[in-house]
Amino acid sequence: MGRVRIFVGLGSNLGDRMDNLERGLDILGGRLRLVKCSSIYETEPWGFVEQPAFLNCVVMAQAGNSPEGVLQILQEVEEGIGRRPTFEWGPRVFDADLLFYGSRIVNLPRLTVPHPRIQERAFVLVPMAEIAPDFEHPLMAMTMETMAARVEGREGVRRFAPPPMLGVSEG
Ligand code: A4P
Ligand code: MG
Repeated sequence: MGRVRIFVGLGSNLGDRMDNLERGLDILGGRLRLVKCSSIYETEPWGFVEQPAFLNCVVMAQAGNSPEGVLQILQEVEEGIGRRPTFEWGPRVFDADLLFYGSRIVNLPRLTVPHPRIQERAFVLVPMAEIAPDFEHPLMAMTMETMAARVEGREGVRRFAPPPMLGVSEG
């Protein structure tokens, strides 16, 4: 089956944030073929600002699944880590967003790809530019490097830890 290069954004700002990300990556690695992970960044909250700082990273993977299939996997991983629904843009134990599915454009009631707020989010663009500087946003026709250089709030995104080790993948 053809595999597509996808990018997933991970975030946590409650509990043991590093452990949440590492466990999330472990579970994800059992379902998708993980290729590369960015460094871990500590990031100022975006949107709803009265909440603890996040740890964020972006992971590149090869998926044989449909975009809906990937979303299903991400939601299962969120449940596995014990995400409790809070409110829009509010604090969360673990959050996984499908950022890109190759260059595909998807507009379904439950799934929008590319993720619609990438261009406003330094916490996505800085790690994206680290692992895929030449990848082009299919709608904006700009590379991650260019978009990261232009986004507001870059100073609120600080390298926190080196890229986590990726386990042997079964995906
Ligand atoms: N959904 C649609 N498209 C997608 C997609 N591409 N990937 C739907 C994932 N989900 C997608 O998700 C709500 C629904 O969006 C899902 O059920 C799925 O069907 P959610 O994560 O519960 O959404 P939300 O939190 O209410 O809103 P939003 O905008 O998705 O939140 P985000 O994007 O998850 O942002 N600040 C920093 N520094 N770092 C962060 O990680 N995260 C958030 C939450 C806010 N501020 C942050 C961070
Ligand atoms: Mg989300």
